[in-house]
Amino acid sequence: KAGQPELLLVAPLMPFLLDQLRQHYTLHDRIHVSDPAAFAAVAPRIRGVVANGEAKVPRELIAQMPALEVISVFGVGYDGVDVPAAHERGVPVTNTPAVLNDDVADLAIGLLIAAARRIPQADRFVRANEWTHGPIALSRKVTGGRLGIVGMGRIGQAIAERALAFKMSIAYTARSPRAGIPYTYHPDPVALAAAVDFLIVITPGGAGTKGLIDARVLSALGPEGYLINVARGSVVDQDALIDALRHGTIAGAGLDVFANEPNVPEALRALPNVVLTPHIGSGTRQTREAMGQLVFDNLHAHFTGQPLLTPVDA
Ligand code: 8YV
Repeated sequence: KAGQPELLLVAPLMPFLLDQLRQHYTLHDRIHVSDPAAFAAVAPRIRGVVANGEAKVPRELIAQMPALEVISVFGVGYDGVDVPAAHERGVPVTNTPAVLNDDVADLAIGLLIAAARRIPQADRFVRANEWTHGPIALSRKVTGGRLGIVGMGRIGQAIAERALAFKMSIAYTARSPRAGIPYTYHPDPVALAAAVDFLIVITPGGAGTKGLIDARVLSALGPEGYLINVARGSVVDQDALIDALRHGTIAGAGLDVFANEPNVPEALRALPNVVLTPHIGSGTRQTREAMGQLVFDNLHAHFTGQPLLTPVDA
């Protein structure tokens, strides 16, 4: 409608969020990709961008929108957005923290148990009627195990709370020890991996953590160790991981995120000792609705002159 602020959507959004946005804004859905000429025509009028955890909002795209006022990310991770470029222009970026902590922590524990107890493999075993030929191989005990968490933010802490109920010992690594966190701190992922049975990765993506979990970390985790990644595919050296899983350098892995989503290499899909999920960490109806509401509420706050609910720090 005339007079409504115009928004560029750089990611597919849920129908419920689209419906809500349409009542207040004029939407241009991924037109920068599908129709660059049409985008060039509307770019000077774009006042807001809606992205998600995976979408790219690079400096060049920001530069094409001189009237841009706000970028709202559907997701807690905003590694696809060039935040410094936005902030240089005085454009705030918002994300959706906190509302997805429980879901991502639940999935991390779920993948850990699934990988160690080989639940998907056991399911395939029963479906193939292999049980009639004899029992399945034994698996790895979870309760009482040693857990290492890479990243001790809000989700890392939610994972730790759950692990305590499994009587696990908890250690973590982060850029520095976190005040008020009672778990054992290790200064780097190699030292952490060497000290634990299960390593859960839940650190932000982006340049600062690219390839943090490399061949050295995997070899420190060792042949009885399991890697769980619910962060970003970029944090793990995926080729080194495939190698480690193939050669028994580690025992197994549970992965919700990958280097080049939605493409998962055949070499990884063919491995018997991995549990693979398609980036569903926050993917419950309840949480995705809460995330969508927060995206909407941040935009609404901005365009009605209220303080943003969840701006990303400079
Ligand atoms: C995605 C996520 O945003 O919150 C994040 O950082 O990775 C996810 O919740 C989700 O895939 C949206 O498409």
